Amino acid sequence: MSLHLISFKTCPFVQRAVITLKHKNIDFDITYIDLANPPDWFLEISPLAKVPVLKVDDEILFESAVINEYLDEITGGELQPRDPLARAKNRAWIEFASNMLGNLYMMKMSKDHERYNKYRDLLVRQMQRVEKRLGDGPWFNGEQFTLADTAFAPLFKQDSVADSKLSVIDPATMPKVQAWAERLLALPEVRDSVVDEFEDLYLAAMEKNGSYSLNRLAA
Ligand SMILES: N[C@@H](CCC(=O)N[C@@H](CS)C(=O)NCC(=O)O)C(=O)O
Repeated sequence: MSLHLISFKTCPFVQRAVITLKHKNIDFDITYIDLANPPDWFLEISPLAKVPVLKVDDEILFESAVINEYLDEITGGELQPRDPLARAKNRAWIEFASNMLGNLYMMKMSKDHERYNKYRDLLVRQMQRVEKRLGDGPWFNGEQFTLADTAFAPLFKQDSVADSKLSVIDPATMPKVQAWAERLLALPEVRDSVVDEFEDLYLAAMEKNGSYSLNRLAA
C-alpha cells in the first residue's frame, strides 16, 4: 500500500498527520502545494480544497482527525483509548484543539490590537480549560500517548514561533500545559514534523498579513 500526503509547509493540520506517521515509523511520500495558488489536480481530489489530503493508493482521505485515526487503525490502534467513552472524549478534545488552532491563527495574523486581544483572550480561556483537564501526565491521557497528543503538538509549535514571549501559555497558572507542551516539542517526531524553513515561512506569513504581534515585537 502506498501513502502520499498532500501538504502545505506551515499547516498545523498536516503536521498532525506527519507526527502520527513518524511516531509509527510509517513510510510515506509528501507533496507540498501552494495554497494561495492550488493546482487543479489538488482541487480535483480535495473536497474542501484543504490540506491534508492522504492518498491511499488511489483512494482519497481528508480531514486530519480522520486521517490520523485511519493511520492508527492500520498499525495496531494503540493511539486511541480502548474504552468507547474515553475514545469519544479524546475525539472531542481533538476537535477542541482544532478550534484552538483556528483561534491561534487568527490571533497571530491579526492586524490590530483589538482583534489580537479578542483571540488571545479566547485562547487563554481555552488553554485554562485544557489545564483543568490535564492530569499528572506525562501525556494528555496519562501514561498512554494518544492522538490527542499528536493533535495538540502543532498548536504548541505554532504558539512558540517567533513571539514565544507572547505565548498564550502562562507557566504560573498553567504549569501542566507548560510541562506537557515542552515534553511534546522535545519528541523527535514532533521536532521533525515541519520543514527546516518552517519558522521563516510562518514569520513571512505574519509579515505579509501585517501581524500586530510581530510588529509589537519589532517595536
Ligand atoms: N478540519 C480540517 C482543517 C484543515 C485546514 O484548515 N487546512 C488549511 C491549511 S492549514 C487549508 O487547507 N486551507 C485552505 C482553504 O481554506 O482554502 C482538518 O482537520 O484537516
